[in-house]
Amino acid sequence: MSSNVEEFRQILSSSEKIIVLSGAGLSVASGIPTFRGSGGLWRKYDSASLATPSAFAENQARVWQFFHYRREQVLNVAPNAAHYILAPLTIPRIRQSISPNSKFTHITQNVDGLCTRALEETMKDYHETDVPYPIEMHGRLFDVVCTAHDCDFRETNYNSPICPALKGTELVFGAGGPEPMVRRSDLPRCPKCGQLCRPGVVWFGERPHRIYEIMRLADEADLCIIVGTSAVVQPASKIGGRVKARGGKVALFNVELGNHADEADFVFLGPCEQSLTEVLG
Ligand code: BJW
Ligand code: ZN
Repeated sequence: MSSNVEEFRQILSSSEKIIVLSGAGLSVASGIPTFRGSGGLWRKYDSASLATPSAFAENQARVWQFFHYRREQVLNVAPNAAHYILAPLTIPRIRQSISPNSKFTHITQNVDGLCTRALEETMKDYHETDVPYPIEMHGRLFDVVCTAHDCDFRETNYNSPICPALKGTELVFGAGGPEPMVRRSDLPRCPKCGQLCRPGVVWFGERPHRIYEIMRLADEADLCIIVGTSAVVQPASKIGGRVKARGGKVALFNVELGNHADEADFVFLGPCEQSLTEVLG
């Protein structure tokens, strides 16, 4: 296990297929809490009653209040240095100087959309239009999906609040006060068929987006850069191991060693908004 920047840069420059797997630690410097760290969402709230299909079936109003709270939080923040260091790597012309002739894919578990926001700003700066977007394997907080089986409605919606009935409930949720009563009929509805909508995120027990493509990318990668994830949630937690199993290298950027320590060839300990800048900037 090495923390040698020069050695890592050599591997980076000779790699042909590079993947980045990112998690909640990437957005910490933007002010978004993690799930399992100190101040993490799943330390304060019960994931089973907020992030599963059965939780939504049981209490749609509570789950929508939680996601409304999260949407409002993200609407008030911006991407940070870590997002802005990774974003240009997606642009082949920019990547050329540090990793010529490579294919690069950013796979994120984050639902905050900040990787995509940073990329879109970067594309504008460099006058680029045709760049592969990050794969948001756990969906997006700002996607809204109809729950009716025979309706395909899905949209990206940045409305604040997403519906009048949820206005102000984010303050109660954040402060841990008694749960406001919100009628099911007042929750976000499908404009096409009138049925209830749900947040477009991947809950426990659901299949992550583009998972077979992600596993293929892992099997082909010669370098996997893992940033700010505890690597406890499957199947994302298996990606580093798959890269390693085919002879690829794994580099970790995290404030602690965590679950990927055994498979890491490189470890850069510390806040990724600093370490990514030092190593890739
Ligand atoms: C820094 C930093 C700084 C801090 N710099 N680092 C038993 C029952 C039911 C299901 C299961 C079960 N056992 C296993 C399962 C499967 C389940 C699972 O893995 N559960 C385990 C938790 C037990 N997984 C699933 O159900 C998944 N689906 C699935 O497996 O489908 C089957 C299938 C697979 C393949 C093919 C076909 C079918 C779905 C998982 C969905 C996860 N959803 C969530 C919520 C999304 C909506 C929402 O936002 O509310 O996604 S859970 C939450 O965890 C969120 C995250 O994306 C995900 C990962 O968390 P992440 O990013 O790692 O965050 P943290 O907080 O854990 O870690 C933060 C890290 O940052 C830490 O390491 C810090 O040290 C670090 N850090 N500051 C760098 N400045
Ligand atoms: Zn519908």
